[in-house]
Amino acid sequence: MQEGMARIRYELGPDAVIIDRRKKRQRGLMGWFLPRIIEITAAVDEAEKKEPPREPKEKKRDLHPEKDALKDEIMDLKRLVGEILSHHQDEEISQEAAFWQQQLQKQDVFEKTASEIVLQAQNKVDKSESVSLSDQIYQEMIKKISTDTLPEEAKYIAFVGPTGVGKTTTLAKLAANWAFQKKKKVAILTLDTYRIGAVEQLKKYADIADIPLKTVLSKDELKEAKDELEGYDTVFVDTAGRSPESIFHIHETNQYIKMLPGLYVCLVMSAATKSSDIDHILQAYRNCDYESLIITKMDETKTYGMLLNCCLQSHRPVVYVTNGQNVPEDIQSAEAGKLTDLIMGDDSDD
Ligand SMILES: Nc1nc2c(ncn2[C@@H]2O[C@H](COP(=O)(O)OP(=O)(O)OP(=O)(O)O)[C@@H](O)[C@H]2O)c(=O)[nH]1
Ligand SMILES: [Mg+2]
Repeated sequence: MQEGMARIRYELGPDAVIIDRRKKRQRGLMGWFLPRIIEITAAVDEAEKKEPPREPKEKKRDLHPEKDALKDEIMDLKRLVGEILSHHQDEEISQEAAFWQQQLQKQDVFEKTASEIVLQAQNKVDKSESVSLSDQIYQEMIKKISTDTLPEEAKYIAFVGPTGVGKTTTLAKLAANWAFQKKKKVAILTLDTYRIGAVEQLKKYADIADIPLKTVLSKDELKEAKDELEGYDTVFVDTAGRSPESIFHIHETNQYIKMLPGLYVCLVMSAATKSSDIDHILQAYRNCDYESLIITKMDETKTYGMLLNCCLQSHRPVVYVTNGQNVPEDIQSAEAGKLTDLIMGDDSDD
């Protein structure tokens, strides 16, 4: 960062303004193994570069008038450069902090969280000048984004969440991956007989992956299904999507899933969810005791602050993110570093 700033000053002069800065991987396959580079975009206002005409200096009358005039000139210049540099440094710190505050808010990070992160980072940078503000912001943010993995010992993994967020598609991706990659004995159980076509949709995925599918319509059927599914390592449970307004229906879903032993619940939310709606959704599903979050449709947005907002508001980790409709490939384990990069505006990897 320091090297970059020195080059900007050298090439554009002290009035250069930083417009953007981002961390990037170096190009090519080797880029994955090399340290990241910092790209800084700076500009200078041509109008400002034109200096005002100098006041003609009063000439001294002594033996070496030109020499003395030159000395005066040099002293003036030294003073001016000192003033510009100290002024510029102060301005740069606040300008950079303001840039990041704005950048995080553009990513839909809550204003309070964004200023907390930027201020904490700024304080640490002020104490130790060896670290750049952007690196420190990265460190502050990565601490706040919690990630985890799904517990392999969970017998039933249920997916709950608002309508159309991708519960069934995500479940199909995970069931196939657990069956083929983890070599688990996997089954699917669906409680979603509410939406027309829901069972057919799931049956198609289950047939392709050759995974047994069980549908239940009542609590009695659920009791029977539990006995039938005794011999499976993991049973992925699909539920009907419910609007956060439908508290009664969410409660009903909850009553069903709570009958399952060794239950682990994931709340599925779309990355396109407005940050202002997050709290409402988290509250509506609170009684389902979800232990982690799955964020879907990452490919449908360029604004990723909701990931951070969700982690902070729910106090739950993100376990997976999904980025497309293809089953089973469009899913990734959540990695705090990658998610932080996205929020900081570095999407050069993905
Ligand atoms: N672009 C994109 N589309 C997705 C993703 N995941 C799911 N979808 C699509 O979103 C739509 C809804 O997906 P479903 O899996 O049926 O969603 P759901 O939450 O089960 O829906 P309900 O059961 O009706 O609540 C489908 O067209 C999916 O293909 C994703 O990661 N990216
Ligand atoms: Mg569904």
